Amino acid sequence: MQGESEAKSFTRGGDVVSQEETILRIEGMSCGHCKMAVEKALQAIPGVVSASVDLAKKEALVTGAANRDALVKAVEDAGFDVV
Ligand SMILES: [Cu+2]
Repeated sequence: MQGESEAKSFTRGGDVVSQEETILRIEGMSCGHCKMAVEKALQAIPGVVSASVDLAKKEALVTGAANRDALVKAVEDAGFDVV
C-alpha cells in the first residue's frame, strides 16, 4: 500500500517525474500586477517548475522541488506577506 502525499507523478517526455506541490497563502495582493509579481518572483527560485497565483483564494500553487523558505522569502522580497 502506497501512502498518499502531496507529491504527484506524471509523465514528461517519457520519464515519470515526481512533482512536489507547495501552496502558499499570501496577503497583500490586490490586482493582476501583484499576481504577476508574485508568480515571477516564485518562478525565479531554483527548482520551481511552475507557479500560479489565485488572487481570489490568495494562494500560490508552486510545483517543483523548491525550498519552502526560499519561496516565502521571494514573496516577501516582492512586497507581500506569506501567512
Ligand atoms: Cu496589484
